[in-house]
Amino acid sequence: MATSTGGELFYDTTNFANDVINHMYSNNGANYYDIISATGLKNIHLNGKLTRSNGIDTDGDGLTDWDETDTESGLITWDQSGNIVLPTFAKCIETEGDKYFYVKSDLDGFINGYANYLHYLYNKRIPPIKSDPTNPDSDGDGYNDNVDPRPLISDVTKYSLSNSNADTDFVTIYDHGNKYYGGDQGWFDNKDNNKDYNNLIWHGGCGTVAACNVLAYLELTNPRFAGVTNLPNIGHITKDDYIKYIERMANYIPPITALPVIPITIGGNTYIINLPSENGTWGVWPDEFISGIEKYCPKINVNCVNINDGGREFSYRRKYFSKLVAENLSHNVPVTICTGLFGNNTYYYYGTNVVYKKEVSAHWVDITELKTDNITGKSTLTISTWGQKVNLDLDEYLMNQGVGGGIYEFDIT
Ligand SMILES: [Ca+2]
Ligand SMILES: [Ca+2]
Ligand SMILES: [Ca+2]
Repeated sequence: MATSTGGELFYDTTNFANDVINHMYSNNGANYYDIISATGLKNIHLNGKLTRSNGIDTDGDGLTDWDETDTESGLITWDQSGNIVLPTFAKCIETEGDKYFYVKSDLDGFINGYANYLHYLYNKRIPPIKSDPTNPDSDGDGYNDNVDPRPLISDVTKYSLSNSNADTDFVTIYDHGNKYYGGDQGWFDNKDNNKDYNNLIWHGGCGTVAACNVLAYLELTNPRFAGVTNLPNIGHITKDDYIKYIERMANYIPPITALPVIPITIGGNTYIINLPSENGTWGVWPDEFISGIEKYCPKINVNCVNINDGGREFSYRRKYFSKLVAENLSHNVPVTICTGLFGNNTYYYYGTNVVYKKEVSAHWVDITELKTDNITGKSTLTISTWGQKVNLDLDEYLMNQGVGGGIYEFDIT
């Protein structure tokens, strides 16, 4: 980030002393300043001298350079001729040190190695800023400084599986120019003349596919799971090979057959469930999801996590779930969730508000990313389902989880 913003970070201690000296002696041209940005010490060039009245907005974000300067803390003073006097770096740190939390640790590291140069840095005069006048989005969180309540602190946090880049995103499956994001039970539509077995996977194999994706992801990213899927080429997975793999796994994690009409009792009420007769499946049962994976791969313990322990309130469940997902994704392990019967989830095309599928219930998917926006208060899950990368709102999932919905984490330690 330092490179992309033209800044210089304190933790780059190999050249820090030189950097400071360069800043001291090479940036004395007109309108050059050093600032403490969201990434560290950075040299900036404004389109005009920093004054209260020139109205210059170097980065064009609607805030003048002066608006982006911290004039409230009293750090800036004026001399007798009315010229502004910038505070020293030391004074800024002394006054606002807590705010610059990212500086503190880097500075401590620097002090140990380059103490002799410290006075150059401390005596340097810098404009105290509220946001970077040369970057419309100072902290890179997607909110421009003119609307960002904390322009120097990122308001969006993201936890992702670590192979999430353009080419090998999650489990990429190739088919004649098409790319899929994990497997798709829909590939079994009418396959092999609609044999019963394939029909079951088509209608009820989402749990089987979700398990396949988790194992394939582990093989892709963790040497301990080399060969676990038996896919012939894990580096370039084809749809044909993945279909065979799903069929193999369906022996361990089978969608179960069901009568077309079935009564179930929930909370004293009896419901008659009518399945379209051609479906004939209840999908993958939670117990079989767990035991099937553990039997196929004894290195994995599958935990069904109860986030509703003792009827906890929503905010607790939300926090618990977020923490669990963040921890697993940080360890580069997907989390599988199931929306139960009578669940009702809406999926959106990745990164948009465009509906991909509505009223989803009785469905298993894998979580690959959790994004939390502290400004809107929204948390968004990225999931793999039907071979697609789509989004699901966290609150909506938790509120419409349905009967028998659940969260499954994979303990691989
Ligand atoms: Ca500006
Ligand atoms: Ca921002
Ligand atoms: Ca921010």
